[in-house]
Amino acid sequence: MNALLVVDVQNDFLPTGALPVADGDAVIRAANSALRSGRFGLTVGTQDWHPANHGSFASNHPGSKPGQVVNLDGLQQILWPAHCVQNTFGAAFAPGLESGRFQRVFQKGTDPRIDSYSGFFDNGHRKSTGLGEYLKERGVTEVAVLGLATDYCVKFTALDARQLGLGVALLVDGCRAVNVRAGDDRRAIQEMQDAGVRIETFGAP
Ligand code: VGL
Ligand code: ZN
Repeated sequence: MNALLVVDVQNDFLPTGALPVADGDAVIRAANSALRSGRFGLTVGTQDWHPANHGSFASNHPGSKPGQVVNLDGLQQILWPAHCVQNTFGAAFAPGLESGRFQRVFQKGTDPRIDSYSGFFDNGHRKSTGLGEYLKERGVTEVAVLGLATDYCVKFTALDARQLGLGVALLVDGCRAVNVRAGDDRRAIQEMQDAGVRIETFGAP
């Protein structure tokens, strides 16, 4: 059994959002064609889903700016502009994304004391979101991953899937990167490849 994981295709990661990803809206078409393709036995979406007081927001650290690194409950944390606040427009799925096709949606980043890039675990691997258990219960052995952003949530989702023993394909044409530093996209793809992630194109029209 295989599954499609559509990572964080949300308004705040579009070019007009609070944490803009260049060309991020390009992944909507790719996600829809994968969702419609009938090639996946299971389709799952993830949502970055932060409370307003989340510790990854620069605005919650007086005197700090996005891009700075702080210690958050023992972990190194890059500060971001406030984004994907629960139940706001920015946290909603991107317009046009056929999110009604998701069989399940997993939300992450809900604990203000720890960030969660991966759809499976928080950044300290302290708690599971339930995604790994959900896939295992359904006999999923292979996942294909696409979405936003290549160098953060997509990367950590793909790496955790590998750690859980799943076969993983990165559908690169369905991903875009934040690129805090130039080349982060290239390095993220290399890191995934080194972990045994197959780099594929879906071949969307
Ligand atoms: C993400 C930074 C902060 C992502 C989420 O979805 O890649 N990046 N929160
Ligand atoms: Zn976030």
